[in-house]
Amino acid sequence: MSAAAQRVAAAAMHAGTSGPDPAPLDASSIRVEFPILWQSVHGKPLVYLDNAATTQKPACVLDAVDAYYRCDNANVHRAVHTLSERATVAFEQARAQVARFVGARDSSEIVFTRGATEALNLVASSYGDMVLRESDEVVLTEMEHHSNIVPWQMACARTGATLRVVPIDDRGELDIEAFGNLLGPRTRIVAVTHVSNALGTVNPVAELVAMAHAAGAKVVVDGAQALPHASVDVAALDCDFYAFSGHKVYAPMGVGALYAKRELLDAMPPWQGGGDMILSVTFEKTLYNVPPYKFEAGTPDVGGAVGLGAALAWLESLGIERVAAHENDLMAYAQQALLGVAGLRVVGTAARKAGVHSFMLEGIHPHDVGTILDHQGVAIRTGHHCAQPVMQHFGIAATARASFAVYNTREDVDRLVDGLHEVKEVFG
Ligand code: C6P
Repeated sequence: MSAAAQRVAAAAMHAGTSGPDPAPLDASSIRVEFPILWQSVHGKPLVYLDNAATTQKPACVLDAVDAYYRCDNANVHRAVHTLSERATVAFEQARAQVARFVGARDSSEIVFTRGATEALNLVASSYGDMVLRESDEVVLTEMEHHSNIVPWQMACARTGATLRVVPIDDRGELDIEAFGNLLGPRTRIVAVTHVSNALGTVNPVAELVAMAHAAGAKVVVDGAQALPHASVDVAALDCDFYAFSGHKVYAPMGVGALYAKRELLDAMPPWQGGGDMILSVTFEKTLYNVPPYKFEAGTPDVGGAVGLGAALAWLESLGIERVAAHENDLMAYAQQALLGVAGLRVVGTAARKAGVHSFMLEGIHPHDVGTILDHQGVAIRTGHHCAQPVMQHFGIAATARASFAVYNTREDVDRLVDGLHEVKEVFG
């Protein structure tokens, strides 16, 4: 049994009885658990700093998916044969793991989706179409990812409701007073990101939820960039919906989840029709299944869900508080180190940030920065990060973005900074 597997097994055995090891994380030993990071790119050891786009997968997640397909693969909830029963148990255990990880009261509050985008579209289509009328308003923020803008624009186009946008300031922080002023009797839905993927800003979600609830609105939180970096407790936040993607929390691509309060899922109509979301079908009438199945039409990504369960168990075995402490340290170290690069401006200087530093190098296009860094073996993302309104706020088309995960080290930050000096020399 690998060290990671032993840790996961121990964490599962002691769940609820003892916390994880309080010692700081040793990121270099965690890195060993990620086979993809053992390679060189352009002759240099790979430094992967594009974790906000997608994280790499530890061996225990790869093994869990591999074992599922080698031993248990079958369609779920459909057959009485042994493999189908095993696949169904694995799928539902993964759902229970997700529920536990985000602090849901019950597994039935977790709907598996393809990712955050599909989860947000589900809410906008099902809940949005159910409640929105012509005089209603949906409040968003200027720092949303397109996945938490476009579904609401589409819902407003269908229902005649209006979008209202909370501005950000030049540090990339939300204007809370403006948010309060936008809330009113017409506000039905507030859709807000927990952490901005373009700026790293951490929003005070519990405070925003309390304000929105006082105005009678429901709150949809885009947690895609929050879940990998800090402990999330949907019951404590009291949000109505929470969406996230598995591939940003060390799980495979193509799977994610929507948390929603059970009473909302009960009231909402299904958004896609097909297998598993029904109890019975005749040509005259279809009876729908109970939540969460009512929202899971068609064969789900069972292998992906198994991988997601394994990834969250792995994170739990590390201790999410220790993960957050390690990453906060790395963010602070990177911020200082980047300040030492002449002509570099950090875009997004909020007091509370997680996971991401976006920046510009004076006179050099971010794509050139990214290309030259790649030749140094350093992977970052450049572009608008699917957050064009953020770029418009700062009057730029793109940024370079370094984003961090639990396996990154101070040495990785040093390699990034060395690479940036190289970029400056090339453009000298
Ligand atoms: N952000 C990034 O590089 P999907 O594609 O469904 O897994 O996640 C969409 C999404 C939603 N909300 C936020 C805050 C996000 O950051 C993302 C994905 C990636 O920043 C790809 S654009």
